[in-house]
Amino acid sequence: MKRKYSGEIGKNDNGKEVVVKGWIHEMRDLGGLRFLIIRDREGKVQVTAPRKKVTKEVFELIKGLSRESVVEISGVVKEEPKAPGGFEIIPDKIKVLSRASSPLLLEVTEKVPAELDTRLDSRFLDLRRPRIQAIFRIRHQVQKAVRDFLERNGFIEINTPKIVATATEGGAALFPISYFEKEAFLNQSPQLYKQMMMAAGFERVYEIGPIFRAEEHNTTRHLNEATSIDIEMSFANHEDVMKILEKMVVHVYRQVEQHCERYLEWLGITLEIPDAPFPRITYEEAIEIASKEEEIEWGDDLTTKSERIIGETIGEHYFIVDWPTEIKPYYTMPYENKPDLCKAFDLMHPKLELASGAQRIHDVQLLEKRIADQGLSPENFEFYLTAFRYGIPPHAGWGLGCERLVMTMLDLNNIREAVLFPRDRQRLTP
Ligand code: AMO
Repeated sequence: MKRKYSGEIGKNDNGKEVVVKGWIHEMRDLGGLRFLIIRDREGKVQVTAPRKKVTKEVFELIKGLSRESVVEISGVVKEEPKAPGGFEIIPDKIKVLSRASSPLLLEVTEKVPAELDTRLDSRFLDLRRPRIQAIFRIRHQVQKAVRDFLERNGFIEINTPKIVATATEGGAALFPISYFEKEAFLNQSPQLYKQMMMAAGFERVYEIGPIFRAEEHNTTRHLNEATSIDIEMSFANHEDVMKILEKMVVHVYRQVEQHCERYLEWLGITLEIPDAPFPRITYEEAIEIASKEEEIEWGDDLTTKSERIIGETIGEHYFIVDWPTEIKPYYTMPYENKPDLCKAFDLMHPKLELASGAQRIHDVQLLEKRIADQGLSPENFEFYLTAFRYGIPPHAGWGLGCERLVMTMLDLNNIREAVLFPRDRQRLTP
């Protein structure tokens, strides 16, 4: 007999024998009637054992079960309007596949709320909760939609090294590791490698992979290990890749709405699908808005507070463009006619930054100068600079934080909610 997921049991199964496998979510004993709620990854189903209708063996076995044990149950499906989903199973065989200890480290039912830290300590149990599982079923769909979209637009998926010799994003926030006799680091971004792939002639590449940032501060929007969705594209400028980005974000939202209806329901949310094109405001306009409520001037990076003020003013996804060259990374292309400004952009959700990107410098002399201007040593970048000396097309790209995309989409209040096993200043296990 084929195993059925609890969520799949319906009218066609009425009166038929099925097998379900899963965890004991709840148990109830009313004397002559014993109930189990079995939970599997697609939902829950009620198992009803009336003393008079099941064998003595089955009836007794139920009494000795513990919550969250893994069981395999076969029985006949019966329509029951009062049961969750409208059907119940009258068991004729129950096999205990794994017995769970009690008390549980964490309640899997939603009845007892727990602090995030407690939940993360017992994450495998926390992840059994349907609401939490829904987040990761949606995250899966997000990544799938990203891949579908980029593939359809001619992007080739690549994997670049995570053990590297240099910083990419300006030197700070690197994790050193020992690499035989040398010092090495965990990569902050695939930036240099995705650009080198433009020199390699791939024209359009993407990577979904880990980035490592030694952020010292514990915030609700930073992780020490995050997942970045990166693209790089040849014969393109910043505008070209902004268009790809906004279209992709809308596509991802649509795919989630279409394929994750039940998970959105488990979470109790309705998606608001953004409209593309997103508004573009210049850095100067952004500063002007922020300066109404805080002291900030041209040349400053945007603070969390200013992002909030601007986000409230705009009220939807938007781009900030035309940044001061001096506060963006060395690889960012300045405007030819006004080199103080550069072709960089940030994609913002009203609550926080989702992505940054730019057209890149492809002139090696200018690139060397910019590296030196930012106080870095061009010698450390020789492997990268070499790739610019033998023919490299003009190119542009961006990096989008996968967790931030999921977090803002599902209105989660802490980025850790969007990661299976988050890494932060305090947390290295589980
Ligand atoms: P940036 O450093 O802005 O740009 O990173 C791109 C995006 O990655 C996400 N992100 C993070 N998410 C969670 N925790 C962190 N500590 C963290 N750091 C970054 C954010 C951010 O917008 N090389 C460039 C991209 C490019 O130009 O192609 C870069 O890394 O969502």
